[in-house]
Amino acid sequence: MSLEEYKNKRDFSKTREPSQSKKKKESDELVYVIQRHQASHLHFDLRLEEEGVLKSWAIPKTPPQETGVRRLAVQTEDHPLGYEDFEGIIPEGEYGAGKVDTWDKGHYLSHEETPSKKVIEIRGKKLQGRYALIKLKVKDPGDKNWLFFKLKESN
Ligand SMILES: [Mn+2]
Repeated sequence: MSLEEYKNKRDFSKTREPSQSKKKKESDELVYVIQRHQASHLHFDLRLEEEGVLKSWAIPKTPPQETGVRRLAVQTEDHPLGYEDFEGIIPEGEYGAGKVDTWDKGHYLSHEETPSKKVIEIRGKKLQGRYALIKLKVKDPGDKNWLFFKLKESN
């Protein structure tokens, strides 16, 4: 897991975003956050802690709170652990310029994990229950498009 792309995109003398992952206790639960990001286009950034970083997806529409709604989730660069606490304005001219605030936050459990599929249990305030992230083009490692949706409880 590398934050190279994250760091290359940002000038930390200009943005208040964190420049590296914070340390956390072994016993801590896995971080889940969705940040509302009013950049050139409003979107929602889903972030899930994995191996010391936050795996990240940009969701162009409101994340699904009920079953039956599938959202495109475009994978973006890994973000540092601790980014879940970032809120504020990314300055004009900087990458992702615009306002970031917390839309939902909590923890998650991993139930299933393959390179192209994750089944997780989200324990947030707005999102709760089992969710899936499915990569659309399994055989294309460069393709960033995933689907994000809530699973029926009986699954
Ligand atoms: Mn964003």
